[in-house]
Order: sequence, then structure tokens, then C-alpha cells
Amino acid sequence: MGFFDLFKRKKTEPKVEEPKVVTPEPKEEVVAATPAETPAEQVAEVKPQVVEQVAPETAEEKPQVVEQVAQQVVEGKPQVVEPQQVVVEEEEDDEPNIEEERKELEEGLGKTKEGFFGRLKRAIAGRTTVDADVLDDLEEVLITSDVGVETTVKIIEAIEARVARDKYMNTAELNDILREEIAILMEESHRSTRDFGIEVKEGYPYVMMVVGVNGAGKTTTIGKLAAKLTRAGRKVYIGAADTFRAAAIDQLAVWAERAGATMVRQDMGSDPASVAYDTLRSAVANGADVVLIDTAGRLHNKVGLMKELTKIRNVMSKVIPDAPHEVMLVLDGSTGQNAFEQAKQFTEATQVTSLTITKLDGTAKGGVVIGISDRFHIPVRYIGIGEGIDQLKMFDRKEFVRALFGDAKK
Ligand SMILES: Nc1nc2c(ncn2[C@@H]2O[C@H](COP(=O)(O)OP(=O)(O)OP(=O)(O)O)[C@@H](O)[C@H]2O)c(=O)[nH]1
Ligand SMILES: [Mg+2]
Repeated sequence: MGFFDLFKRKKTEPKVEEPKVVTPEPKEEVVAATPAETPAEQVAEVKPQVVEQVAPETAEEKPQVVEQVAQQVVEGKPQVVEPQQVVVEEEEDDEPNIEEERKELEEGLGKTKEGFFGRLKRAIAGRTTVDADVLDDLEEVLITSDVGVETTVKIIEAIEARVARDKYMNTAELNDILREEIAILMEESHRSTRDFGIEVKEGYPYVMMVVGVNGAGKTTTIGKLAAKLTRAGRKVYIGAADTFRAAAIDQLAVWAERAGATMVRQDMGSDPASVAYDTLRSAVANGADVVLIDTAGRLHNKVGLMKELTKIRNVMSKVIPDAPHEVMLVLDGSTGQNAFEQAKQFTEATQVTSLTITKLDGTAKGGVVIGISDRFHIPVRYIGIGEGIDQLKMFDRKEFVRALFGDAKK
């Protein structure tokens, strides 16, 4: 089904009665009404309101698992917050303006570019050929741009091999060689730009669990991603499984509203796995296309982290056997080497399948994208280059090196 069919379908879909909008209760009352850590099983059986809203035509298209789930009684007490209005901005969907995108990316990576090139320029000033001294200086430039030692060594060795082969290499060629060698090292994960790189099977929720330390940018990334997907005509459910702070749920609610996505939440302090479960149940029952699960960013010890993430995963797979389809680790790019350390901790604790590196706009440490991608062999899905709703970009390694090194000269 093409985009326009989709768009048409959205518009002509029979309007199911007025969606029930549940406005978040003030947090004091919430805490008093439901003690923290109340297991979902003990709560009175309440059907999520959206279960009744399944449109008959979508119910027919659902895979078997969807039917089973829809018929089961939901034990939890989720509050489903429907968006007031889904904003569909047509011009964003089909063909993003490539020039515009490139300009934004170049601006977003401006500090890294300046830092890197400033140093590189100084390193090769007055030299014409790439010799051992130039390579020494280049090595230092790469390391101080937070590319990481291992990856720097790989890049230098690759350039040395080319110098040995070609006998003579002009410093003017260095940019082109660097961009080629760096692009080879990075992994990306999109086959197409459709649905912002996610392979959506309509009505069968693609479940993405988002993990990362405190303040990395998980909630913001979820909000931006949800906005892209709803604009592409997708039905997006967001699970507020960061139940650690009331403010976290409210922050996510604001993003869900802006993005036109439906958020499923429970009270602060409730079990994150139970929220994830409720979200998937509602998503399945309503034929959602994508589910994004926000998680708490506490810096756990590894055992605690593993236990919590495993519990969430297990519970989700009870609703959709192959969920989560993706575990995305969000890293704050401006923390440089610290981001490597976080990637190490998380990949040891759980199976991370993709990366998003945020805050590249505010830092000259954008080299982390190169190093982390190379070292962990996990594809970078998105990069964050600002706080705005449109400042999440699909990671494209060619565009990334292009933004840093400019167009190839040859
Ligand atoms: N400049 C910039 N700021 C960002 C970007 N992504 C996120 N932020 C900011 O980083 C801060 C933390 O982002 P959150 O999304 O709340 O981070 P989180 O991982 O959900 O944090 P916790 O919920 O505390 O674990 C916010 O002020 C965001 O606006 C980005 O790409 N660029
Ligand atoms: Mg958050």
C-alpha cells in the first residue's frame, strides 16, 4: 500500500465514537490512590477503554496473536491517553528535501566539523605529502575528536596501507581518503527512508524498547520518532515504562500529545514491566503499527539493570512472541568517552540492537559516532542534533561523512 492509499485510508476510516481522553491525574492523588509497587495482578480487573474501539475492518486483518490478545481480559489498570488530534503534515512525508536535510545536518554537526578540521588543518599545514609525521598528527586529531583509540588505529593503518601502495599521497587527498575509510567503519541500519527506517507491518506492532542512562535523551528521542511516524500515517503507541519519577511520565505525555501518539501509562512507582505489558495489549487490540517503550534511566549496577530489562522483555513477549523487535540504546554524544563506557555496560547487560546518539549539536565530540559504531558493531539508527521535534535524523554514514568532510573532490 502506497503512502497516498494510507493517507486516504486514515481519512476515510469510519470514525469510532469520540475517543476517550483520560487526562493525567495530579501526581499527589495518584500516589495516594495507588501505593507504589502494586502488582498489576492485584488491581481490579478493568478493561482498557481502547479495547472497545477496535474497528471491525482492522480486526480482520490482524495476525492470530492479535485476536487472542484482544479476547483476553486485561488485568492491569492502564490509563490510555489518546491524542486529541493526529497531526498529519503531508509535505513532510514523501520526499524530504535533500538539500534542506543536508544543511540541517551540517549545522548540527558544525562543532565537530570545526574541531576536527581546525586540528587537521594545523596538523598538515605546510606539508605536502602524507608522511609518518602527518600520520602521527592525524592520529592525535582522531583521538582528541573522541573517535577512540581502537578505531583511530584502524583508520591510520588503512591510510598507511594506501600510502604504501600508492607510494606518494598528497595531503590534499587526505580528506577524501579519510571520508572513505571512515564510512567503511560505520554501520547504519536503514534500508529505506520509509517510516523513518522502521519496517512496519501494518497493524502488527513493531516494538521498540528504548534504554540508556539518565538524561541520555530517551524520552526526547521517542517523542521525535513518534512524530515522524504519525506524520507518515502510522499509528503509534507509547508506553510510559519509566515509572520512577512522576515528571518522567508527564514529560512523555507532552511528547505523545505533540506527536499525535497514544500513550499508555500507570501510576508513578508501578512496575515498568506491567506498563510495557499493558501498552502492548492495547497496541495489539487497536492495531497499532509501532510501539515505543520508554524506560527509566537510572544508572543501575549491571545485575539490577539486566534483571529489570529482562523482566520487561519477557513480559512483552507474552503479548507479541517476537517482541521487542528492537532494543535501542540512546547515548549522549556530548559525553565522549563516557558514551563508550555506557555502550559497554548496556551491551553486556542486555541485547542492544541499535543505537541513537544524541546531542551532537552541542559538542565537538561527534567522533564518538564513528568509534562506537565500529567498536560495538551495532548499527546507528538515529542521531539527535537538537531539542526540536524535527531534530532527529536517520543515520546515513555517507551523509554523515559528507557533513564532516564536504563533497568528495574526485
Ligand atoms: N541539544 C540537544 N539536546 C537534546 C537532544 N536530545 C535530548 N536532548 C535534551 O537532553 C535532555 C534530557 O533528555 P531526556 O529525553 O529527558 O533524557 P532521558 O534519557 O529520557 O532522561 P531520563 O528520563 O532522566 O532517564 C533534555 O533537556 C533534552 O531536551 C539533542 O539531540 N540535542
Ligand atoms: Mg526520560
